Amino acid sequence: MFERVLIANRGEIALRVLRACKEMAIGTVCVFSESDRGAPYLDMADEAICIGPGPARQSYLDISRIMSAAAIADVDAIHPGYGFLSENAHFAEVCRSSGITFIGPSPETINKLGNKTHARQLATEAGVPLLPGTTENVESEEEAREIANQIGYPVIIKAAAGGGGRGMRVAHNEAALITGFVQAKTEAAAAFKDDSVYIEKFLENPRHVEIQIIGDKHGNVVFCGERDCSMQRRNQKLVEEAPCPVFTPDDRAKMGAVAVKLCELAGYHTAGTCEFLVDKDKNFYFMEVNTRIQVEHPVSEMVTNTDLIKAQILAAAGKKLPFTQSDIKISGHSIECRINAEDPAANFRPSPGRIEALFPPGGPGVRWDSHVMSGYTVPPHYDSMIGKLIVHGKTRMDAIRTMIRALKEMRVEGIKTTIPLHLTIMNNANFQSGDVHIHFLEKTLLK
Ligand code: MV4
Repeated sequence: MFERVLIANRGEIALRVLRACKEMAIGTVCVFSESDRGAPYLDMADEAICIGPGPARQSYLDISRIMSAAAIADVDAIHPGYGFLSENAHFAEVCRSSGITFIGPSPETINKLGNKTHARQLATEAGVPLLPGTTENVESEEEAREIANQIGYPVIIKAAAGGGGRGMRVAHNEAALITGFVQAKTEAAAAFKDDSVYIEKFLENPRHVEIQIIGDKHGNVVFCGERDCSMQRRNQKLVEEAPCPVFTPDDRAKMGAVAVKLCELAGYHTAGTCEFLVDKDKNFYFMEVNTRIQVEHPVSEMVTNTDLIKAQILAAAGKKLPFTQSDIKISGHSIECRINAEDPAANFRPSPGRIEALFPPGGPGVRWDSHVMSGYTVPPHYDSMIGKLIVHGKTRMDAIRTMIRALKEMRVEGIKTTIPLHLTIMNNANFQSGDVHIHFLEKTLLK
């Protein structure tokens, strides 16, 4: 097992990885920026090393600074968390050439799955259902027109190097297709230095459902159920839950089987997520693979009674997974609310600053994954998430009731948070009946 792991991240996920390492008796090294100096979780690490100024480009995204810290602290492995360098193939490559284990996929796998047309080709080979569209880049307006006529409008133009919604354009007719094609290419070139785009049939009001995958270096790939992440705004998830409220065990088995097949074909040996869109009739279509541990992993942990971070570390160290597929049973229901330092009443304006008082919720079925406390100042440079409120109940309605109780119990003074919006969502009749889709929040609840 690793002697010492460097955590190349901050905040909630840095603390989540710290906790796993401590329970595994692994030494811990945190890195921090000047704006995170003094953060409470840094005291819990065996060592904490400053890697630069607040802006992430000069600290959490600076590979040379992180590798210097790794060399000074003499670590065996680096956990990248989510965001920052977690899906950066070059970083994984630098780790490998430095003799440090990157706790994640190989650079080759990150590259292969990170490119959406490559991922679509692999999915085709694995027999994973895809929306009608191209598995090659679309090179010209003329070609785009032919493909759109073939598959029928509406279509969506997506950046091959993209993800998370950037470089996408929906087209309901030929005129929109031509302008969208040019716009998507321009946006993709600016955002990803790669202007490749492909075209797919556009689904109007789908759900977003994703499969949690965990593999090891012995060829085992296990799925830990699905998560429904339909409650989102501008590609930022706000509420996630497991299982998907409309899924039967048969739906789960079908989606899980194709996700496992895809990851087996990719030689996947760590934590990852296969994203799907699901239509009204519960047909599902592969979107992309996220080659990292995700923010919402706790809801899967709660319903499968697993520790995905520990499993990820064990797998990276060359150990076998501590469970097999037959050990994974879905038990009860779990919901996560992302508590962000934002004002939902003011167009989600960021609300950094000092938390004057904090009373975190607790009691049966409540988990609070957070790095903040009374007196902590939320820095302005990073993601606004200050914690994840996760509940577990016997049934979905039990979980909703526990979430409402916990949201009301919680006190955060000094900054604005998304708590009031979460109460609105939890009390919403459509949410309670599971009748939602990816545009529900923006089209209905925030209107
Ligand atoms: C789609 C789609 C509808 N039809 N593809 C957005 C992020 C990227 N991962 C894929 N996205 C979408 N792809 C087809 N063919 C709708 C979206 C989409 C979306 C998907 C999941 C969660 C939130 C979303 C918000 C807007 C659009």
